Amino acid sequence: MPDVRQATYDLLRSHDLTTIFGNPGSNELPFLAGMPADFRYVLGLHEGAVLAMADGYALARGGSALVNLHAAAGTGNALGPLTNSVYSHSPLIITAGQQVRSTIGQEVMLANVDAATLPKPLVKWSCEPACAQDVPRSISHAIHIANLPAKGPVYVSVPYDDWSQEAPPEARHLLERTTGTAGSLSAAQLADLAGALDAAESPVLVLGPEVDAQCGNDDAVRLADRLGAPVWIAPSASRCPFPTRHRSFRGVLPAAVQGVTDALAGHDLILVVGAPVFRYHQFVPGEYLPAGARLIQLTGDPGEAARAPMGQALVGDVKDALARLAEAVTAGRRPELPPLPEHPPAPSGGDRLHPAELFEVLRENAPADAVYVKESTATAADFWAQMDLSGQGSYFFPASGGLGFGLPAAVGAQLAHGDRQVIGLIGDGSANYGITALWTAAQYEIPVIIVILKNGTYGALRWFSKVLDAGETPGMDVPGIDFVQIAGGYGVAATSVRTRAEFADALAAALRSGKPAVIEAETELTEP
Ligand code: TPP
Repeated sequence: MPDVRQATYDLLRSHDLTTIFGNPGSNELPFLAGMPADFRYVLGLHEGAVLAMADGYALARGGSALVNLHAAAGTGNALGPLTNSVYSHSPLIITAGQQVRSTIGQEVMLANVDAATLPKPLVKWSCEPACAQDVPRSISHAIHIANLPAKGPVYVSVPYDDWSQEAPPEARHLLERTTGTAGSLSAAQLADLAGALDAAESPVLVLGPEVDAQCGNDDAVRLADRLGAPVWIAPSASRCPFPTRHRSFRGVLPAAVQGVTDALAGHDLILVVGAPVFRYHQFVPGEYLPAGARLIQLTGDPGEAARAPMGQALVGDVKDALARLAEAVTAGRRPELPPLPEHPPAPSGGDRLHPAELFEVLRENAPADAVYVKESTATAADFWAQMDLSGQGSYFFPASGGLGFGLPAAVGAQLAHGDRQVIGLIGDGSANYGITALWTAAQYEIPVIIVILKNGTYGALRWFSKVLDAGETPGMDVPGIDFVQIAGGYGVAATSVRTRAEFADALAAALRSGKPAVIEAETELTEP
């Protein structure tokens, strides 16, 4: 009869969860001691980086990732980055070691008191199995619930004396289990929606991260083409669901009530697909909708549907809805939109690179299918104006706005992508929250390229202090950080650049090297 540990490894293997992102402690050793040869353990030096690496890996591979944390302290360290996984709907299967079952109540060292409560309300589901024999079923439960809509992270705490107990014979059934949903638009819902789009004078599409997550990008293009409608990305974009050089593309909606309404003025039907309505950020009160506009939201997340302050919502499979709508609407009712103008010329920086120049160099020199993981917050406008993103899974940004995602997520995404170059675009403030992931990139030879945009300040906060009319506040600048030395200390080759030519050379060398690389770019301060 297999023990609980073996039954669990068999279960994980059956779900293709053979990479464990972790940082171990005494409570986790009995599980890890039995790790089979076909599993790999990816060590991160801080649990925030561990979690974000796993998130990047899960996002890039379009599936789950397995995380193993050290009890309460390790879980606590991971909670900041976990906020992003909630909003990116990453099905992270987080396990944590626990003290010996009979001693938890005594609060012995490293007991995770009330373990299942600790990661709430961030995780979608959380448990400490009631007995050792229920560990495999609980982990199976966690994997299935994490992957059912709306997807999200889950947490299981396992006392370490459980692993060597005998597994119940019925655990074998878990290896065969599958779960799924069958929710698509009914024929009547489809006809209503297509009818509304056909009847609209000026429909507009607003697309969110779920479209990219569901690989519905091409379906969205077909729908936009047949409607002759403009397309915006929903506010606070964490992914890129639509090709940015397509004639319909209008940009990312501003993350403010009145900003959205102004941008969508003149449209009588707003179809939001795969996004919350809306992820506002800066509070600028105003009208929620342009005069005369009706909003319809299609989402796979009942929570997103329920909490929207306006509009009608339908919950279902957004890729399927886009594909069927593209067939159902009448093509050619509106004139074809004109092609987009050329990219705006990138202003050239003085004695530092202008971020727009840096992005222009990337557009011209990086592989067309590169994956960008961005956490450089003050450069959003230049990024969207300069880049040419066309493929699925080309762009990731922290979905809750929590810094500490970008650098480790880029490492995790590169681990998932043998075939695509991952480029992290990370601010010099943001880089510090997950910097230890450089060590993992070096040790596991993960050939990610990290570009650190060094403007010496928390640029987005400088802009925000103007929005909030806050005046001068303390804690805004981050001078005196040498990322070349830091990267070198973790074993990653690094170089510092100030000009366009130097950046282009450093990028070419990094692309050639096939090794992890850091490029510290001295950049001008810009506004998002
Ligand atoms: N701490 C966390 C975990 N998340 C946050 N979003 C913040 C603090 C607040 N914050 C938002 S943007 C920002 C900070 C500190 C500045 C980021 O600066 P940098 O990475 O240098 O990028 P820049 O804005 O200069 O492009």
